[in-house]
Amino acid sequence: MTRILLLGGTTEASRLARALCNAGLEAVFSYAGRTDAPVAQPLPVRVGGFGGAEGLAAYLRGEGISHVVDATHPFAAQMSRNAIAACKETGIPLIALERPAWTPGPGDDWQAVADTPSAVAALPQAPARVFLAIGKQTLAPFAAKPQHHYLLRLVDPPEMPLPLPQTSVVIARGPFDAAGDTALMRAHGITHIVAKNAGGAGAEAKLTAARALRLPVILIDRPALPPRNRAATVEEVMRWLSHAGTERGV
Ligand code: 3Y8
Ligand code: NAP
Repeated sequence: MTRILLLGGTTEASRLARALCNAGLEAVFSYAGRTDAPVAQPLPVRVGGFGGAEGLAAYLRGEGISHVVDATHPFAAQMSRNAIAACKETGIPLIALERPAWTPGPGDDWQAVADTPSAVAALPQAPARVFLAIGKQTLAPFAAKPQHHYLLRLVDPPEMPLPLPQTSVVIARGPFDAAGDTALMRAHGITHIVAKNAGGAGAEAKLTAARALRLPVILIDRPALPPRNRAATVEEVMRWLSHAGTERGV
């Protein structure tokens, strides 16, 4: 009996959901519930945490899940660690749909940093205009450098006051395009970009725009994860599922 849990929240997860639906495979799409109105999916959707690795293991058993696909964002490290632990405990096969990290090309002025505090340290002392394209959850450390004007791009309007004194806020959900990001960065006179090395196509536009505008990018490395079975494309995951004992749909 095939029943797949798809841990989503990325462009690739949405593409995989479409492929699973088209293949007639039974699957459930899972969101954390971080945003007010996540994009609709062609699969049944569940929203919210599972209650740690233990809660996830109980969910997998209770729902009769036969396969887990972790297609979460590379920075959703806690979810990925929990999926590894819960699948180990329950013996349920796991594959991660993991986008390759971005690598700089000719004309790129990138500085790789290990984490958010290192990104703050990498910003200059002299006041700059920084496109802080890292969402909402990791803004607080940048309060250490209030002298910069920060352009923030958030999915939902902030409910709480922002921890930074000089900000411009754009409310937008990607995927984004290079022309739009180039125009946005020009309009705001951006001098520096801070981004996560998310990989994938849905977040890459700002890097293409930075190259066009010849701007420096401070790129935060993704958190390290324990070794796990992984695929880099939707097609690889579909092949794994067809070999991993799933009964194909109609
Ligand atoms: C809730 C689901 C799809 C998925 C689209 C991808 C692309 C657009 C680019 C910038 C960077 C950022 C952020 C980003 C991108 C895709 C993808 C991606 C980056 C949604 C979504 C959910 C989230 C959660 C949200 C975080 C935030 C991060 C914004 C939906 C739109 C900055 C990551 O307000 C908050 O609390 C937002 C939190 C986690 C990071 C942060 O720390 O703030 N994503 N993003 C998912 C859930 O509840 O499970 O609302 O529709 C999904 C997408 N966001 O199906 O088309 O595949 O990466 N998401 C980063 O990469 O730095 C924006 O602005 O350039
Ligand atoms: P995280 O820090 O790794 O996870 C924190 C907790 O949130 C998890 O332990 C789990 O709660 C819950 N959770 C996370 N993803 C979930 C999912 N898909 N379904 C159900 N519960 C989930 O996660 P995050 O970085 O906040 O990311 C949350 C979501 O946003 C994920 O779907 C991710 O793909 C998406 N996203 C994140 C980023 C980013 O920059 N972090 C970017 C784009 C999209 P319990 O422990 O209670 O189970």
